[in-house]
Amino acid sequence: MSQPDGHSSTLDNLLNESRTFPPSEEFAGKANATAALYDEAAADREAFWAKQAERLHWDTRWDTVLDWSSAPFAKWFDGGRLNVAYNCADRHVAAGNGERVAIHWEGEPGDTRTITYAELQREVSRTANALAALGVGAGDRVAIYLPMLPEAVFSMLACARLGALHSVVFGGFSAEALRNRINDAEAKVVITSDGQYRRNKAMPLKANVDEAVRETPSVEHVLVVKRTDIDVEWDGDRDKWWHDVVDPQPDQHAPEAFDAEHPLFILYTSGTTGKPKGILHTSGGYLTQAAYTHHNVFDLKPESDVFWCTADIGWVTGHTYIVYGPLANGATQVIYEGTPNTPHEGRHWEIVQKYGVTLYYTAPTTIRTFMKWGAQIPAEYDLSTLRVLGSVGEPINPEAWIWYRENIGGGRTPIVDTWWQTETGAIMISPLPGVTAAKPGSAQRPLPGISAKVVDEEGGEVGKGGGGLLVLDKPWPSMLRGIWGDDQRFVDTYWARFAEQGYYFAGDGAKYDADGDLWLLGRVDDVMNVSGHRISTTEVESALVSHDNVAEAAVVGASDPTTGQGIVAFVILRGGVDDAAGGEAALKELREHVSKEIGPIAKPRQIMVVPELPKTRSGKIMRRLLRDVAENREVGDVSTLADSSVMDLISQGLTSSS
Ligand code: 6R9
Repeated sequence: MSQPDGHSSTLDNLLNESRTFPPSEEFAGKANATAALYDEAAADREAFWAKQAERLHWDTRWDTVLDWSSAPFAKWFDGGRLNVAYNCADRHVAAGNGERVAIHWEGEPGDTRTITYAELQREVSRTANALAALGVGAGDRVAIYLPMLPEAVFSMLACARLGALHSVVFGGFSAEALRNRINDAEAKVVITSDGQYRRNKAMPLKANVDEAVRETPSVEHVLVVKRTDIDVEWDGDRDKWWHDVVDPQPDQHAPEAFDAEHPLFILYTSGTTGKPKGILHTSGGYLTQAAYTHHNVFDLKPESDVFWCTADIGWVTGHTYIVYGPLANGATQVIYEGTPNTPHEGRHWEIVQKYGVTLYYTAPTTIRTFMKWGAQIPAEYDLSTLRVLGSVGEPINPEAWIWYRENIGGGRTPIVDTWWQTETGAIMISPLPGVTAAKPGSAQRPLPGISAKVVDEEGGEVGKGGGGLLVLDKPWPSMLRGIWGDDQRFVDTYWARFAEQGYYFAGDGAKYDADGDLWLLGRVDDVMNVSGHRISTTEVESALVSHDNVAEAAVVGASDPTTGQGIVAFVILRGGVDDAAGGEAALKELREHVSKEIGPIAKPRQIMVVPELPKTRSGKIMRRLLRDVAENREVGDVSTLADSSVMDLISQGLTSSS
């Protein structure tokens, strides 16, 4: 067994989490997934994926399942033709399910809209007709900069229907970030709204577009949904109201079939350099894996389930598990416009109760926020309809996992900890509800049809109990097909590191436990090196939050003259804990606690008590900024923070307490 750096002690001491939660017989008896799926996929991978592709409606069947001859540029289902929007709306109507609710939309101020599959088909058709009238055709790019409105879904599917690529830009991004993305993709049309509701206030949105499009030569039109009725500036040639352009269109539109490899969308994600990468996804393989994973990982029963993915449509999770997966599967789902604490901290649970949500999918950062608010809040609502809970976006610490299962899942629901990336397009590593005996904190096994390995720096697989880098050693249907306009960067970023073996390098650290189950350890750029020992920031964070006084923690490696890096922790204390918890003695106890949990090597050099942590709008902690604080540097660029005042709060708190 080889170790990347020869130091296995930290890995051996990793999470001593040994609890397992096998599925109940009742759940297992009715589950979509069975253990046989793994065998079936192992016996013949391509035949397995061909069978999954049959979930979709194809106008022309494919000739080859996988063409990997120009690796790493894959072709899945080559020769096949389909229309993605037809698959997400029309075919459910054709199958007699037009009256089934596709979307229960819940606005932040409490307004609602119920959209059946028949209405979805009509709305998407109208939108497609309108975009076509604005000159959008196959291969064109459309930027979508909208809050969580039904029009965001209509717009995405209308693009898909026309063979145009959407580039959804999260509504919390700045005008400059929007402009860069519009220019990189050379979008022809931008779809936005006058404003958006945030914590009971109508905030401007179109104003950002106005600023962005001053320097975007490709943009011909801005299509504007009226949401808040706030004042907007208007350019009579360029700007069009949605209700003027879309509403009068005919509600029928004949969908055209496109090649399986026809591009579907671009979604920008941050890389290690400043320039975001435009991740490119295509049609047939992406939709196949979106539908397959949504069916099996969430155990979806489209006739009876109510699914709710709390992500924003601006992130890949919203693309795959709000738009494409659920709608391809004919599911009924909830889409909520606002924040979890508007107008009160029980809003999510109120919505679960109101719509009888059965499958709920959120991020660990949200779960830890709920923990901070307290278990008494969900306890006020009837959550008995819930039957599967999901987690995505970062490693979930066992404490949060257990809290989620106990307080949201009534101690009864399976939890699926789903590992995947913008680049992978759909879930890759996850337990299967009804099959897997779940381990809190572990994503466990690649799904049937998916292959992943943990390897050392040379690309050799590590053994059970070993840690290293996560790679995907076989192509998968929903894999990215490139970085928009930059094939070389695609090859360099993902395929160069293990070029010899032909592995995709995910950028995440991982380890196998003694059973061979996978534990994801966070980005490798978040891995610290203390006296030559490899320690994951996540691992130390997990140890910190397992202490009763700690609500949330972020850990960084700050440069240290003797040890290379020293561990610096930022912690938020739990509401209601004694002020003394932030005192010298209590902090010493916390350091000892980490030492006890992981080993003396992981003991933080310094712990700072802070009121908030700096997070991106997708909930990822910006360790770079905390590293600046830990190293007494001027704090760097805060423009991608969800709340840019957080860094001021942290710095003020530190000066006043020192
Ligand atoms: C879907 C999404 C991808 C990165 C990924 C990893 C982290 C996501 C995780 C997880 C541990 C999980 N990540 N899910 N880490 N356990 N279940 O989040 O896509 O925004 O591209 O982020 O998120 O580090 O590499 P994206």
